[in-house]
Amino acid sequence: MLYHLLYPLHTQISAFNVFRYITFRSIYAGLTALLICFFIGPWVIRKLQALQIGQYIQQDGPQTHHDKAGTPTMGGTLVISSVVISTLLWTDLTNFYVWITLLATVGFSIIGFIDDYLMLIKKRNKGLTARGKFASQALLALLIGFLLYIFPNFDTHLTIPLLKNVSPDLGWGYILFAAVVIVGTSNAVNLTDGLDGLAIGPMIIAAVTYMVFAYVTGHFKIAEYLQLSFVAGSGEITIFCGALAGAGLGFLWFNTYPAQVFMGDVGSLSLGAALGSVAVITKQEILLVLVGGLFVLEALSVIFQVGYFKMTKGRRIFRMAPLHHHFELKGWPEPKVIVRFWIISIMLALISLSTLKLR
Ligand code: 57M
Repeated sequence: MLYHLLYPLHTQISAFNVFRYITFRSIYAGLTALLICFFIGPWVIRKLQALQIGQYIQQDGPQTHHDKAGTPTMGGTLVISSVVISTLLWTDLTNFYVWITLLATVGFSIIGFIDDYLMLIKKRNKGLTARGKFASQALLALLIGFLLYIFPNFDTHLTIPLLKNVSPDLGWGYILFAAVVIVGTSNAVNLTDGLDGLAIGPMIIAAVTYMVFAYVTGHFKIAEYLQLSFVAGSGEITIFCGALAGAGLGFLWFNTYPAQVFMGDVGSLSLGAALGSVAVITKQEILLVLVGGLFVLEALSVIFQVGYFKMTKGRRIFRMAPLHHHFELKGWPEPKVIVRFWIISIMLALISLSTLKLR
């Protein structure tokens, strides 16, 4: 909105020219989202407390989690509203990809909201049925894949990191592929969200990494120089990623150990879907396995643990899945697990960025 209101004034006052620049708008989108979180965060937390939207804690989890009972949840409403407001303020609203990311963010937050809400009504740690949750996620993700597929300029070729000459065309299969990326990321972030700041830290790191990818893939000359697929219009997604990173930092202010609020499914499902949709739009879908490597590790730990548990009728690979519980049960204090997992995320993000030069 600010872009549409203020940039046209550059013909009278040249200083308004600055609103044309993606870099400028990305930085301010981040700061705006951060400040929204700072200012309305305490009010949102008080409201969630007053409405008694407190977390129910599963009794079979690590002992240290029992003290967390009653911590307000659904703080994701704060992150998501900051991202949406800031994106609406700073992006070019005629850009199709901006609306796709907003659809993913808001759509998945509604699924998460219903899940959290049911959990609160039932007063137990279960909301929607697993099947109901998956079906609604899949339908929405397929819709996003379909909208991208019918968008005239969208390229259905896959970008394979390090292999510039291998780029298979998935055709309509891209709809399915995009849906798998979006639903997979949404659920992987949800599984990771089990310690204070554990999901939001790597989310901020991934958002900053994709700021770089969105910028370079949306810039014809840089994309050509780096031999990346050029995606006309994806530059505006840099601003969305800026808003994601800023809102993430703002939320971390309150979610850092010991957390004053949890994000709930309304936050985790939607942030994951937002990240998945960004990876699809920027044509860096496969690289997401590395950028969001921590989410992948957490999800794999669950898949292996559940698989092994069923195959061996009750034996386990990890003390408890997802992986963060394993380290907690080994005796690592919670902040140590969190910060070490952040460090791993930063390393993976740096390796991902290095692929820009490796092809
Ligand atoms: C939700 N939710 C957290 C909070 C957050 C298949 C199975 C592995 C699924 C998995 C599962 O249900 N995962 C998804 C995880 C919960 O956090 C809430 O949920 C929201 C995210 N959806 O925003 O509202 C708890 O996590 C802690 N927390 C923090 N700080 C935060 O900032 O400390 C969350 C955010 C909160 C709080 O304690 O209550 C969760 O962990 O429940 N299930 C599991 O993770 C379970 N694992 C399990 O059963 N493993 C088995 C295998 C065979 C499946 C095994 O390894 O033996 C464990 N989860 C818990 N207790 N809580 C089991 C024990």
